[in-house]
Amino acid sequence: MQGGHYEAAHPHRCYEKCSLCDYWSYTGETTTMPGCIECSRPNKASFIGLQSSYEEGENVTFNWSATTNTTHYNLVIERENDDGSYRTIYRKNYAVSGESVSFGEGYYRASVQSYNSQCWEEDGSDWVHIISDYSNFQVNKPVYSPVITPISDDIVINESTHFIYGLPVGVAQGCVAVTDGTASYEYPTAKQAMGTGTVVNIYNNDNDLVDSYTIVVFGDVDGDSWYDGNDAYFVNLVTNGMISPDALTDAQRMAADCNHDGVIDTVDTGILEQAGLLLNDIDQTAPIEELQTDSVYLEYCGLIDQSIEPIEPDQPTQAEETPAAKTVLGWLKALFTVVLNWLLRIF
Ligand SMILES: [Ca+2]
Ligand SMILES: [Ca+2]
Repeated sequence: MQGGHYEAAHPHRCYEKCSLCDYWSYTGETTTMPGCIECSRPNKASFIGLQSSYEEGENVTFNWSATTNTTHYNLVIERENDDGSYRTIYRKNYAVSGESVSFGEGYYRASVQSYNSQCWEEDGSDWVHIISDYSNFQVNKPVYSPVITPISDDIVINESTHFIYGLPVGVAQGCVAVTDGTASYEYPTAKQAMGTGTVVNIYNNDNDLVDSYTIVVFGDVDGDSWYDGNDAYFVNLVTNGMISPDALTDAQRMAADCNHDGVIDTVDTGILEQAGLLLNDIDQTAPIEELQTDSVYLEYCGLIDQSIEPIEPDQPTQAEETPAAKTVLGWLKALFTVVLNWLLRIF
């Protein structure tokens, strides 16, 4: 039946039965054809070691297994369009296994065509060939680690303790610049000031949180970025034993030791009360350029050195208590801790 069909379609060709499969075929123009078209057709190739994802610009290597009846291979790579269709963006005829290509961000599929150029397809449109199954892969933009730098020489970012200090007191608007990422600030108070306890979150370009730092402004315990009598009040609670130092965060305890002698005590309270008096004469809304020429602001800043590495102060020593006093004091401390936390959230 096939013989009659082929003779009708291709009267100028000679036909014979395939010696391998008994299928009728034409002999074609070459003499090396082993049999009929299907017996001359290569096997499907398949890619070896192709990954499912690569980074932009990375070399993607296309290896494939050798196939029978094959004179050469063509490598075709298509990119997915927004509507889900594909367009060919790379084609290499007579490609060899091991071709390397790099791509931009996107979704791709690759196929390899195995050709037998010694015989033609039945309709004469092409050499006998077979196309491999598609192998899909995606190419992503590389995600770099964000690099953070302080926005001024006075600001120190400690990469081991993850504390940031040395900010201009009361007026800082930010503290870090980020390349290959972004920073956001979580403020400890509703004032949204760059005070003690402000958390600096660092995100990469994929918006994944990759790092967090905590700001310490020495003297500023309540986190409003200024140090004054309000902070003295909280330090007093600790030095008087009314609240446990544990009621403060690590950053708050470091901030409370404003003379950096490793102890939270009345010396610190005294400095803060003195600072509070000076602060009354400082325009807290003035821009930093103006404040830096204000002698009172400079005197205020001179009270507490912001350039010193934060250290965890010793726990203040507390007086011996009688059992009865312990119960009452314990209850009062608990109450103060609750009130303190409530105050810190409000202010
Ligand atoms: Ca404060
Ligand atoms: Ca101290």
